[in-house]
Amino acid sequence: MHQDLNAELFARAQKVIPGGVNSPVRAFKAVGGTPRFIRRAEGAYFWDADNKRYIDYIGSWGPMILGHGHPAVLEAVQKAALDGFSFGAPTEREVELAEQILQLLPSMEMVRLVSSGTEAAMSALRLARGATGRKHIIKFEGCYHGHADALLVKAGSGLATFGNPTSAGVPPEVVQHTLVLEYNNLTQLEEAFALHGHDIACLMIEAIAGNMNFVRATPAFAKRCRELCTQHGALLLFDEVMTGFRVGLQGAQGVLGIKPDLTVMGKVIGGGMPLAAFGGPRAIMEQLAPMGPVYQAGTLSGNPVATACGLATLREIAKPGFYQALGAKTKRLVQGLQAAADAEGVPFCTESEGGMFGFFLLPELPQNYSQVMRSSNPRFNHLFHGLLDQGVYIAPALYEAGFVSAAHTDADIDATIEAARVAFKTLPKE
Ligand code: KE4
Repeated sequence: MHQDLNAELFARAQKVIPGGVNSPVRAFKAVGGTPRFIRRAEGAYFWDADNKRYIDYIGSWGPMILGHGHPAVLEAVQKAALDGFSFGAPTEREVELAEQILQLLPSMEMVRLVSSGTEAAMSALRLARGATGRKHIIKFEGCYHGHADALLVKAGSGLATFGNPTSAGVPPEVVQHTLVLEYNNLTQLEEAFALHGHDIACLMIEAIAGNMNFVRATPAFAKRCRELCTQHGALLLFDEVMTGFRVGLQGAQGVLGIKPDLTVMGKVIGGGMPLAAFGGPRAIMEQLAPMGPVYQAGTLSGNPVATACGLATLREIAKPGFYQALGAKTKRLVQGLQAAADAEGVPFCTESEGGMFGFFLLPELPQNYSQVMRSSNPRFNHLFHGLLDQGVYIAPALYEAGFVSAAHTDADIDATIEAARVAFKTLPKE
């Protein structure tokens, strides 16, 4: 039975690590069953503890855009490791990576490297508050920006009210300045700025949201976020940890043609190693220590092995035609899934941009979190396990997006579509 070693490892892990995992979504709590303990990965695949192969549509939740073990990336990491793992001192490679990021993202004049998306979002938030001298922030239900206290917050009772903590250990005082609005809700957006505009430090958004599966900000909504921030002197902060270099070379800001004031990045820029970043105009970024009064620091920030991995990754994705090929592959997948669902009479809709995709067991694309949550868990869970049993590994939660890499072949995509067709056949009725 292929689950024996995974089950054994899971039982062992749960004795020493809370929930047996180092990040909650990995525990399969939403979908049930035994998490697969991955032994190794290569290209579009990884193998579990029992050596069962899966086509990987997680890609480490976004970073593995080239596929696992790309030769040029592997060589860069091996070479960097021989020169040292960490110095706690500046290196040329951090400068090179910063220059490369700034060259690719014209909305930024300076960038600070950190070790995780949470750290980047938390630091960018502190910078926005420090640079504006204001305390209120706006975020949207269904958007996730890592687990900094001020961002673990759900909508309050009424429209445009301040949030309540979503996690134990976060005192209400810490989220009392966080306004949580409904994604794509122009009325709430206008109201929030009318009421609090003078005291809003920043509006933080996933302009293509990948933490409620895949929901786009409408162009009108995104444009209005930009206009209202400008009008009220608030900073527009795009959280591109997931979309950065994933939906296109210029991320969601490139797709939407909107210039944010601050951008948070992660995942792809580290190529799978712990590396994230936040950046923006010089005048704002120079408020950061050691130049300015906003403190931010990190022992492993700009780590020499991680920056080698990130640079080698960016070099490959910046090559002409990379995103055209990746986008076409992703479209082939979602169009095939849609056709398979239609053939089986399953209510289904899909979305994709670049190498990121989503799907819903719903008749039409949701525009916000509450519409996403109309999806049926049991039906999703049946589809998840149906695919997993056939060697296709998608996100173990219906509110997560999916990722295609340059290593996925048409044969992999076709095998995935066939596995979905089989799973659709036995999907429990609504
Ligand atoms: P990390 O701290 O996990 O590196 O990044 C936090 C973060 C910030 N912003 C966005 C838009 C993100 O998607 C994330 C992290 N994404 C999740 C996937 N939904 C990571 C997977 C996990 O939590 O294990």
